[in-house]
Amino acid sequence: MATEVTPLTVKPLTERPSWQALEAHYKEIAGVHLRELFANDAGRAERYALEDCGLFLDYSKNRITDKTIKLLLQLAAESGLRDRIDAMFSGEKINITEKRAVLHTALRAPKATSILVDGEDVVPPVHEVLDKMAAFCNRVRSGEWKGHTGKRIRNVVNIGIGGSDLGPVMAYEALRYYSDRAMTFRFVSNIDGTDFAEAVIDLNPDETLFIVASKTFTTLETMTNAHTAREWSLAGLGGDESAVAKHFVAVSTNAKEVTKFGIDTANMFEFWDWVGGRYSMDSAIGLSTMLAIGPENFAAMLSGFHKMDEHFRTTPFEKNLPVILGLLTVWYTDFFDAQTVAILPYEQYLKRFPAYLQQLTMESNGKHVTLDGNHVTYATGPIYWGEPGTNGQHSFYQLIHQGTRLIPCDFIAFEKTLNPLGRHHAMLIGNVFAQSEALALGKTEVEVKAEGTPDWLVPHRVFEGNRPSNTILAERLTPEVLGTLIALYEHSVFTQGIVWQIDSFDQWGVELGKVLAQRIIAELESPTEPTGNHDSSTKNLIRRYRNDHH
Ligand code: G6Q
Repeated sequence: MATEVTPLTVKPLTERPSWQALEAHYKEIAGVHLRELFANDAGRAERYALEDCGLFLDYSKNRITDKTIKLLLQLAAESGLRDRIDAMFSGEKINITEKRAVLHTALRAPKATSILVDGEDVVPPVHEVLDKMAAFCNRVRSGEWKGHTGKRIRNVVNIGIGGSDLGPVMAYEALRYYSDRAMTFRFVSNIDGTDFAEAVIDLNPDETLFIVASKTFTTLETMTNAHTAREWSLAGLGGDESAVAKHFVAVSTNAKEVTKFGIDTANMFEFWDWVGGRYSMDSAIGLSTMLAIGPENFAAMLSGFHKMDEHFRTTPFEKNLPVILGLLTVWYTDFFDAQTVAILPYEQYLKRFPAYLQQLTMESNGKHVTLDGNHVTYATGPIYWGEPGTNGQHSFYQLIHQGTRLIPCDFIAFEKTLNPLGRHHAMLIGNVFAQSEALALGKTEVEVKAEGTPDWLVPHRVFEGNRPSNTILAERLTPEVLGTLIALYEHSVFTQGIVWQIDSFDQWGVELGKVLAQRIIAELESPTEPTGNHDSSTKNLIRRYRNDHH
């Protein structure tokens, strides 16, 4: 078995000289305040800023010095990051536990490129599918594609879960401004029947197209919802089975299962096992996105992804946006013991962006063994969470400012708004800049007292500051910028995973619950008393449900 695991060519993380130097350096930095760092260094903001691919990253409000950056870059080098980036881009099977290439970057590679997996160039099929998607989307959007009763399609329901849902939902919300407003888009993911029931409650089956999006086409939630959708659709269309061809399309790697479901493979949009679920929104999984915003905007989004891919692949690490972002996350996670990262978009259209990033980051780097199967002796993937600003300011920001935990924050904002309304945008941006400033500098006892605050209240009103944050700015939220922003995080996650020496591309942690659920579902529904071997708590819960249903 040992031969199946790629031997590590770099030293274990904690034995790397840079790691040990960072441990010592952390002790020097721990007591240094961002106030001092800014006061003593007029060039700080300029020095710790990067701009490329339409994104501006200000990382000066981090607890770093030149030495920190030097050591973190050394860590990246000692981790073999350069070599691993090349390995990913060239289609090496870096997802070692599933023995798969990791080639979401091929999904946005220009036609002229060539990337070989097992001797076959994957770029031509990528473009064939994109062309097929575009032709289909144009037919639906123009009204040429008719439903079973001759009506045009006005509603699109994407049925998928996890990677086959979060990207499409996020992208639809993020790019709603560019979407066809004459069409309605809904997303059904949960096995909870309420999700489906509410999604179709006001829809007319004559005008509704379902996209069954599932890489494997065997996922419990998606297949259950797809069958329910089929019944709903057929019931509304007079029960004629041939209606399925006009109202259902599939996105999958599994042609056999798609056919079994009754969807003609002519209506199937293919993708490949080298696309991980959480990295699949650029593949045919993005069909709902393309239906909403049109093929041209979808292509613009892909070009944004590709720009960041090229930046990541070719830019020296000290100027490399995802590398710097990823290394800063390692810095806080492993040396400051930060448990989480807050993603705070000051852009209403990005309201689902934190949820999307939760899967991207936590399913990728929530791992406790290294590539060679040893238990890690350091912290890996932090918890990502967040909400759009300014809403969060009126709820959980209290804890970020004055709580006992260190929460590095990523603020994301746009210089121009898509919906100019009076002074709204200046107020929005004023808030985001104020938050990062307040987090960094805080408010001292002297300052609080100087405002005439009574002594007893002073401690409550002091802000310690020294809370780190990044600010990511772009000019305007466009499809291209969205692509660039997502790729920024994809590659930041990759950078972290390489330093931690984990497999960022598998997800075994979701398996156990799935298997147990299948067993328990059978026990809940069984007419005879179940004899399954469970702990007493689970047994009681099963009994309780059965008492109500049998
Ligand atoms: C993502 C995961 C997971 C997956 C869903 C849906 O990286 O693998 O979220 O996307 O379980 O899987 P299917 O697309 O196969 O239905």
